[in-house]
Formats: sequence, structure tokens, C-alpha cells
Amino acid sequence: MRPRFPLATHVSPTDRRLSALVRHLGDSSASSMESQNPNQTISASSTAAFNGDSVFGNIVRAPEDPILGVTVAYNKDPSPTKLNLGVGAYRTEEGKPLVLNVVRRAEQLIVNDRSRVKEYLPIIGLTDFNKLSAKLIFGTDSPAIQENRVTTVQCLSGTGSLRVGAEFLARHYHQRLIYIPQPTWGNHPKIFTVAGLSVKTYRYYDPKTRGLNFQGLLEDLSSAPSGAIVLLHACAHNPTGVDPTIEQWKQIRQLMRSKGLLPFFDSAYQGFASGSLDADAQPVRMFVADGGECLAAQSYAKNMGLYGERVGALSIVCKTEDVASRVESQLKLVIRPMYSSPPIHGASIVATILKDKDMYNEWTVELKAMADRIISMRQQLFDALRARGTPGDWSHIIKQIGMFTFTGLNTEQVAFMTKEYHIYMTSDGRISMAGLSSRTVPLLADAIHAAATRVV
Ligand code: PLA
Repeated sequence: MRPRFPLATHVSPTDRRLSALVRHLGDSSASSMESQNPNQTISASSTAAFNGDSVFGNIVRAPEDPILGVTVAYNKDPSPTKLNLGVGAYRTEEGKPLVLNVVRRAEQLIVNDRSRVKEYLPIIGLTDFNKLSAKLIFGTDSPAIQENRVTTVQCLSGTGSLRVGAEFLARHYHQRLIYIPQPTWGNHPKIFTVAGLSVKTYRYYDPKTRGLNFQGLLEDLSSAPSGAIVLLHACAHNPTGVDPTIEQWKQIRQLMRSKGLLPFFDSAYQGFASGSLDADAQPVRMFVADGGECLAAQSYAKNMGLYGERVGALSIVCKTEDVASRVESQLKLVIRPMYSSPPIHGASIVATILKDKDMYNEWTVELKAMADRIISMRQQLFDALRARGTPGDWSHIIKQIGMFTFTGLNTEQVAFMTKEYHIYMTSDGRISMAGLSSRTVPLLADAIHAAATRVV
């Protein structure tokens, strides 16, 4: 319901007229409160509240989030065969969320260690966690780390790391323009815009080839103004599952460095693309190896299955140690008024695992098993569509990498699959391969077959 009067923050002549009207109409509560506090501003909204209307009555209902809203709709569906392939969250063959064994072990160690306390962490988080996170993404022998010119701050998962990085850039970087791929993760434009950056897109995906539009990408980055920030998915591009080859990365790096474009890597899937943590970090390491500067946002949501722990890191690689320490001092000023300091539990789990050789190895085995299961789902879905003779070329299902397949199904086909088959996915036709299992592949293949033949 809309309020009767517009919101106001100061006393305008209209407000005075309205409060006089309220008094005239005998609303004693309103007039008595006014007289108790002469400094209180009298607004039309407060008069609305005194009358029993909400001061928030004019708030328009927001739409659900395009990705997380899929789960909201899924949860409401009573169908026993419903399937959620919306959000990128790993499920086992039994369709259950997975807590890694190594994570359980680390948690047990943490719980048993009575010397651990729940004091506030420093503004930038757990020192060990930050050091180990930098090594994980830049490599243990990274010269930038050895030269102390990387600052790493613990943040609230990948999203929080992007947000802190964006806010820092908006305050301190000379160029407030960021280029993001077209398409990209739906939260990217929102994160950067709300931080105060201007967002433009560069061509990335070619729907005709279902592959990279490399020419378009190079052209768009060539015409970007010098110094512009460029958001790059470190690996397993979301939603397309299409990554540049190492040769293409080399050209992208050359172009960006020659134009002085600032790379901002989003690394939300390290280890999930190939199953190897080092292989998936190669593009980032290539940019760091040339001695140039860059930012990297890391998430442990997917590769350690720590989704709800909200654990991630932002690293800024600088030219010198002195610059890095000044950058870090400013990052603290960004973080402190936002959430003061990050949570301790998730970062302790990560640090425990990364610190211990045996646990680290166990993690890599479990991570590889998740990546391999996703790859096997790709093959099974592809085979199932071929067996059904589904019209179209579906080879992109096995060519794309990471958590998602960008199927090419359109909005109507997606809506049809949800309505008729209770299969939930984002409206752009993205499916989370990590949510599939051998048991559910036939259902999905039937649904895609029906959509491809009946909804055109
Ligand atoms: N960056 C990319 C490219 C992502 O895909 C996601 C998560 C994040 C960052 C942020 O993850 P985090 O904050 O949880 O670490 N994308 C998911 C979930 C998996 C989501 O939308 O929040 C997705 O389904 O696209």
C-alpha cells in the first residue's frame, strides 16, 4: 500500500500544513510526541505512521534474484521428481550437498584445540589464511610474493572480495570504468555499480559457435580507454563454460599490458575447471609473471565446499612493497566501516588444510573427484541426448568446462522444462552440471529433448 504522504526528511511548509491538519483532526499521539521533543523533524511519513500506515508503505516489491530465486521457486514445488540445476552448488551422486572429508577433519582439529579463542580477527583477517591464499593462486614460488609486493585481505567469499576490491578502486584508482564480459555472472554489474564504478561490456561469447568470440574480445579491449579495469574470469567462465586457450590468454595479456588496462581476476572455481589447482591458476600467474599489477578475488565456496562459511580473499599485486603496504592500509579503511573484520571459522578451516601437507593432498584428491564427476555428467548428458536423437549439435556440453553448461535453450524452453518436468535452471539456459547425477540425467535429457522438439 502506498503512504498517503511522500517521505520527507526535513520540515517543509507542506509538512507543517500536514501536521497542523493532523492536530486539527485530533490525532493526540502525533501532537504529544511532537511536543515531547521539539528537535524532532515532523515528516509526512511519520504522520502516516501515527495514523497506522507503514512508513515503508511505498516500497515496491523487488524481483527475486535471477540465480538464487531459482532455489526459492524450487523449494515451493511439491513435485517428488523436481530437480534444481540453478545455483552452482555441488551435489553428490545421491543428490546431496557434500562436506569434504578433509574439511570435517580440519573442523575436528579446530574444535579439539582448546587454545583457540573467538576474539576478533584483525580488519584484514587471519594472517596465515592470507599468506596461504596468495600462494594458492599465485604459486608457492611467486616472485611477487617473495618480494612482498602482494597484499591479501580475507573477505566474505568471492562476492565480498569483489566488493571490497571494487570499493577500493572506486576510491583510489584514477579510472572508474570497468569492462566485464558479455555475458557474465549476473552479480558482477551490480557489485561494481553499487561500489561506484561505471560498467561496460566486452564481447566474449559467440552464440553461433557456442565458443569464444576472440576477435570481438580483442577489438573491444583495444578500444577501451587506457587504464580501464577489466574483469576476467580466471577459469571456468560463468555462465558460458568457455575459457580462452593459453595462447589466447597470452594475446589478451599482451594487449592489456600494452594499453595499461588493469586486470581484475575473479577466481571462483580454481580446481573445478581441470581438476588441477595449478593449471586453473595459469592465466592469473601469467599476468603476475610479467611484473605488472592486478587484483584477484578468490572464493573457497566451490573448491572447498565452504559455501555458507563465506570465506575468500582479495589480493592486490603491486609494483613495490611500499605501494602494497599503503594499498593495504587503505583496504582497512574500506573494510572497517563495512563489516569491521571477517569471520574466523571458515578461514581457520582453510588455513588448517593449506598449512598441512597431508591435508592439502587429501583436499586435492577430493577436489579432483568433484571435477571428474562433473566431467562425467557432461559425457552422460551428451550421450543421452544423442541416444534420443535430439535435434541440434550438443557437443558444446562436453567442450565447455567448469560447473555450468550454457545449453543454448531459450527462455521459453526453460519455462517449459520447469512447468512440465519440474527442472529448475536460470532463464538464460544455464544448467549446473554439479547438480546432476546418473539417476537424473535421463530426466534432464527427456526434458531437453521435449523442449528442443516441441518449443521452438
Ligand atoms: N564469481 C563468480 C564468477 C561466481 O560464479 C560466483 C558464484 C561468485 C563469484 C561468488 O561466489 P561466493 O560469493 O559464494 O564465493 N556463483 C554461483 C552462486 C555459484 C551465486 O550466484 O551466488 C552461481 O550459481 O552462479
